[in-house]
Amino acid sequence: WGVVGHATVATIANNYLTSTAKTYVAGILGNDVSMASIASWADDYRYTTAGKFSAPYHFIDAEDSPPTSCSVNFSRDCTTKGCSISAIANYTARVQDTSLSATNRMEAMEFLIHFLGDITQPLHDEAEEVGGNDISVTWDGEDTNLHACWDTQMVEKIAGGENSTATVDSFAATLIAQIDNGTYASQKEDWVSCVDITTATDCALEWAQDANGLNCLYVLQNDESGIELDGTYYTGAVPYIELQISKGGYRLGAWLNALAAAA
Ligand code: DCM
Ligand code: DCM
Ligand code: DCM
Ligand code: ZN
Ligand code: ZN
Repeated sequence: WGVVGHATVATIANNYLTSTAKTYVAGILGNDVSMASIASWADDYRYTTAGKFSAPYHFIDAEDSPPTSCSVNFSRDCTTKGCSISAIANYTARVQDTSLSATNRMEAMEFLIHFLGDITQPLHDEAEEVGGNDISVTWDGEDTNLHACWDTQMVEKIAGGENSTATVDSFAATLIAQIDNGTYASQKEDWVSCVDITTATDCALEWAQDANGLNCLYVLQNDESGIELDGTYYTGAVPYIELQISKGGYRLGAWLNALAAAA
């Protein structure tokens, strides 16, 4: 996801934190630092020399065959460079490791807040055309690619603007209402059926498989190459984007609650 998507995931998560978890997160990030404000730090860091090692952690390149067959296989798809699943396990361990420096634990927290978002973006769980980066499309007549539209253009159109606290807070509030008493009220328990911080690899694999399935169901269902996405493709994608961002936020809240309870 782009900046709006990650900030929305973080804002939703914050809404579901226990008071213990609020204290725990503030103790690691700093008292005046909101989760939303650091949710995209990992995307800036990966383009730096120091942070280049973390670029593969934003995705897992599932070598499946969409739209016919979708699957994620950890041993097949997570390379020696690492992937989102191994990164979530690594940073879940590191944030709990009190022998590490405060900076290392803060980075671990910032990575977790980011990667529990990215893993719900279907194209971050897909090898096909480099996660859709090599599928050229147009958005409102401008040349772009399928991946970028899922990360940014479609999310901003749903949220009603580019990144700002007002836009993110209002988008998050809409999704929180659906989680609490709307469309998602009956499914949210399923979203957190795996929130065991002692089996982070297994849980992250389930989350990756869940999002990867959408590539067969919608994201890569037809040949999207060369099409204008700001039309029927966008309209069909809206419910999936709202679902995935809601899921990422609700799960992140539960994951942080579990970390805080274990600390
Ligand atoms: N991005 C960034 N810094 C850059 C280049 C891009 O923060 N130098 C952002 C733009 C997109 C997001 O990264 O919103 C995409 O990240 P990913 O491709 O990891 O989802
Ligand atoms: N690092 C990491 N995960 C690990 C080990 C290290 O993300 N399991 C990161 C932390 C630092 C960088 O790699 O940003 C260098 O770590 P070190 O100084 O421990 O070699
Ligand atoms: N990406 C991905 N799968 C890949 C390579 C990249 O999901 N195999 C994501 C990471 C960024 C976006 O695509 O969100 C653009 O990546 P980059 O800036 O590395 O081209
Ligand atoms: Zn992306
Ligand atoms: Zn990312």
